[in-house]
Formats: sequence, structure tokens, C-alpha cells
Amino acid sequence: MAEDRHKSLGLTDEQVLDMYKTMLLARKLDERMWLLNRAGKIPFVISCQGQEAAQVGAAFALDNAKDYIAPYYRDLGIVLAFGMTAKDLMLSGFAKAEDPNSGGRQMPGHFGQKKNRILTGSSPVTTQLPHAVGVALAAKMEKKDFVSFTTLGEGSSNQGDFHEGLNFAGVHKLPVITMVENNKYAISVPVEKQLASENVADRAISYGMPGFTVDGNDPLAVYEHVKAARERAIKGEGPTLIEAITYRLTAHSSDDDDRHYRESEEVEEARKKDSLITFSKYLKDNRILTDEIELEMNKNIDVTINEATDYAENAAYADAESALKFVYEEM
Ligand SMILES: Cc1ncc(C[n+]2csc(CCOP(=O)(O)OP(=O)(O)O)c2C)c(N)n1
Ligand SMILES: [Mg+2]
Repeated sequence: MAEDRHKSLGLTDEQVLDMYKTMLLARKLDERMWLLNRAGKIPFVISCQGQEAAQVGAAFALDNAKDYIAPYYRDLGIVLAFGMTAKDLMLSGFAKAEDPNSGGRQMPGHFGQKKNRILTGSSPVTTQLPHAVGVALAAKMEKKDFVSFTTLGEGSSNQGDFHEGLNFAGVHKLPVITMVENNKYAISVPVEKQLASENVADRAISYGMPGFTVDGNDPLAVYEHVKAARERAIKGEGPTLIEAITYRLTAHSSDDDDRHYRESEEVEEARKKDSLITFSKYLKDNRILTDEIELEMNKNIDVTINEATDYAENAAYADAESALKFVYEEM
């Protein structure tokens, strides 16, 4: 990465350092969740590892005090940048009553938090896309200056909701940004068996919107495209489709064994492009991140994650009676 690229994008040293910190928190939180899962303490993990740069780069280009997001299950980096805390996420991992996403009812990764304008997600993939389009329609009808932002995997871009949502957004020129996190796999199915076209972004033309394929390991490239998309949306110029090329570094979930469908050499190769390494190198080359700051940052994150883990592990489960809450109007 060229020196000082962030400055030409209008980002300060503090902002890019904060980006890196958010990426590192997402990675380390995710790693802790795998340990807890393997120790038999939490039932399920679905990972962000390998996608942090795309997620955090995008989230920093949005207005986290105004915009609405409809994320998908891997978006730890996005929800952290939108105000969810390590404690919130651990409460979800342990399925405790205080989990802000669903009070411990849903699997982890089904994010939702009203105060931070994070739309509740549902298990069928891509259902979040028409929801985000609906929020954008509301922004247009009420003449409000926010955008909605949604994400999904490349495999999920073959669901009907993708076509219906993006076509509607294109016809009505709605302020919605869709980012496909192309991590090359849909569980065991490689991207060559999912897509007939080379890129998901190629489909944008049929929805009458601009489409871009960007390096999802480069948070600044993703930031640049999402920022420009947001500016177009706010000016009434309509939606954008962005495809971030990433790689899923873990198995699909804690219930998957990826040795059945991909070679470990392929994963090792992808690890060389890990954004946690390349972005920290960029920050060090620009003398924004020093070994000292890095050590301190790691220490602080470890404390945050330890505290979140302890809190969530000791927190109460929901009362059995509360299982019927929000199911029937009145008990
Ligand atoms: C409609 C629907 N079909 C199937 C599933 C099961 N499922 C969950 S995740 C997934 C793979 C999705 O792959 P992709 O969209 O590429 O996202 P990734 O997990 O790779 O990030 C599938 C098939 C589902 N949740 N919903
Ligand atoms: Mg995928």
C-alpha cells in the first residue's frame, strides 16, 4: 500500500488506528469464541476471520449515529463499529438473558440492536436485503438524510431476495448500499460452482446501479467505495452494489469440517494476505502504529475480552416462562 493513502481519503491517523483496533478486537473476540466452543462452554461460532478489513472499512465509511445496517452473521467487525460491545456479543455467545440481540433465543450471529439501528436478522440467508431496501424506501419517503447498508455472502447472492430487493432499489433509486462479502465458499461449495459470471458486481448493470469489485483485504479500498456510495445515496443518486473479495479463514462454522472440501495449502496461502498483517504493516510503515502501541492495544483488548467472557459466563439465563414472550400478544 502506498504511503499515506489514508490521508488522501480524508482519514486521520487516529481514525485508521481506530479501524485497526476494531479489526483486532473482532479477530480476537472471534478467536476466544472458538476456544470457548471447543471447551464446551458455548454452543456455536460463525466466524468473521478473514473478512474484518471489508467489514470495518465499510462501517467506518458510514455514519454510525444515523445510518441503518442489516448485517449478516459474519459481521462482527461491522456491529462492533456500530456500537455493539464485546460484552453484548459474549452474552449472545453464552445465550444469556441480557443478550441484546434476542435475549439468548437466537443463535449467535443473528445480530439486532435497536439503539444502534442494527436490524434484527433472520436465519434464511438474504432476507436482510429486502429489509434494508425497505428502510431506504422509508428514508426517501420521509426525506431523511440516512442510508441503509446491508451485507451478504456471495452464495446468498443467488437467492431470489437479492434480485427482488436490488431491482426494487434500482427502480426507485433508493439510498441503500449492498456489500457482498465474497469469501469464495458457500459452506462446501466453491465460488466457481456458485456463479456463472466472474463477479457478483457484474449484476449491478441489470439493476440500474453502479457495481464495483474491490479488494476486501484492503480496508482503505473498501472505505473509499462505501464512502462514495454513501455520498451518491445521500444526494438522491440511488443504490450501489459493492463486492469485497475476501477469504474465509476458518471453517464455515464450529459445526463444519473444511478439510473435506478444500486443501490446507489454499488456506495457508490466503493467510499471507491476512489484513490484520498487511494493515498493521501499512500503519507501521507510516509510523502510526509502533510496537509499543500494538502491545498496549493487545493488552487492553485482552482485558476487554476477559471481562466480557467472565461477565457473560456468570450472567443469568432467561427465565423459562419468558420463552413465550414476544410470541403471543398477551399471556
Ligand atoms: C435460504 C437459506 N438456504 C440455506 C441456508 C443454509 N446456509 C446457511 S449459511 C449458507 C452458506 C451461505 O454462503 P455465502 O452466502 O457465501 O456466505 P458465507 O457463509 O460464505 O459467508 C447456507 C447454505 C440458509 N440459512 N438459508
Ligand atoms: Mg461465501
